[in-house]
Amino acid sequence: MVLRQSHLFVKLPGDPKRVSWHQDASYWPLTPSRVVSAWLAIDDVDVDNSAMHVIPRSHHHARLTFRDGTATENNVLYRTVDNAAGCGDAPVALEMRAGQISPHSDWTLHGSEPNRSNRRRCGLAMRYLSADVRAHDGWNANSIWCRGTDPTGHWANHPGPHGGHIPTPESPVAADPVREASLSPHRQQQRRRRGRAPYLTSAPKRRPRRRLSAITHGSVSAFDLIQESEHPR
Ligand code: NI
Repeated sequence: MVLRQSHLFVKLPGDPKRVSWHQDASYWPLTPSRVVSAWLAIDDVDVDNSAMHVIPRSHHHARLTFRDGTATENNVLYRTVDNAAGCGDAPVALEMRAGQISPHSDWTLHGSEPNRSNRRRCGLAMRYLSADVRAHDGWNANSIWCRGTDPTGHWANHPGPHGGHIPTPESPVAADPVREASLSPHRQQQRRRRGRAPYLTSAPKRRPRRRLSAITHGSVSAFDLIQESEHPR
């Protein structure tokens, strides 16, 4: 199983923009379409603060006809499926508490209305796919193998943070549990008594990051860590 990408979506209080009905698969150069998005609620999400809506069973249609969006739609995206209501059951709002996850297929019609509340709506969408999916336009270069391997070598596997510590600009080092465990019990105790932090490795060499921009299903904010070239607007 491959994690292709993840997107942090933020709709700030009062954000007037909506997201029209769309299928993620219609934007992504991946075939066959076997992406499941796990949408993790960072905030409590309900209808008032722009919960995502889905149309159950719409994924049975595979790709649906869409049109280019217009400026008057006040829409974050640029492709719209017009006849969404006829493509499945009645729309369902995915109301969730922070920490809950909702999965949806890349064929599932979904969208959201403006955030009419005074509360932020933030969610993290993680895009998982099976390793037999083929990517075009270099979309296989920034992935992570989450489970198992890719015997074909098609998908890149960028290792996760070492030791469970996620490097940040303020703390660009990772704890090294192997080195820590190699110490004698006496030495470990000595370090703990002195209040020393676990041994730290030097920061791994990282490739320069591509410019991050703020393209979301919602609005623009500092939390929108999205690679512009990789996600539908
Ligand atoms: Ni989407």
